[in-house]
Amino acid sequence: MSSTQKKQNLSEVDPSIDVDGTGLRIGIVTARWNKKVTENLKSGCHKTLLKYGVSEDDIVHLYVPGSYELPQGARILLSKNRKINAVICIGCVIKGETDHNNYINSAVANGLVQLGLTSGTPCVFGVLTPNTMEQALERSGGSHGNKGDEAAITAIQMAQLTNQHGLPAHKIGFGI
Ligand code: DLZ
Repeated sequence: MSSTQKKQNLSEVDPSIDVDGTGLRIGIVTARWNKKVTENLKSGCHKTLLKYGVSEDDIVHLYVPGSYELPQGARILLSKNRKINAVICIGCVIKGETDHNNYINSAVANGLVQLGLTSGTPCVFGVLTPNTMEQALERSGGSHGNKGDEAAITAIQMAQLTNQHGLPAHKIGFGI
């Protein structure tokens, strides 16, 4: 990053954008790996949804073991609850000595894109992919804000867009 570029704070919202969660139903799937971080992300996400008008009763939670299971968790929520307007997937994959992080991150990103496109319901990538725990903490309520806040805002905006354009939810053959 050049010295003229400012790191974006993940909790900052562009004030020119209309963010209105009134009447929306949002699912949050949270991975238990690196729980200290994912609980901070989930909590920021939940609070931000409430702040922008989503009602407490319209936030549905589900836990999965690790980030790799996030797309499956999102699919479970969409299958069980057809009225969900967007699903936010929360995880934290920290780089280790092996390449596991690359495999997990690619699988999750691909899985969520596919699920979003095929189901017609936005599936938001709320996964931190840091090199260290320190970087993870900075981005889960620390000096760089909270990626959970960013994910909540994205979910609301994408659900609003989907509603405005009347995009029908597709059926993809297994009940979604
Ligand atoms: C196995 C594994 C490893 C090594 N690291 C992480 C991680 O940093 N973050 C995370 O969310 N999950 C990790 N996992 C677990 C996988 O996501 C998955 O749960 C297991 O491989 C079982 O499918």
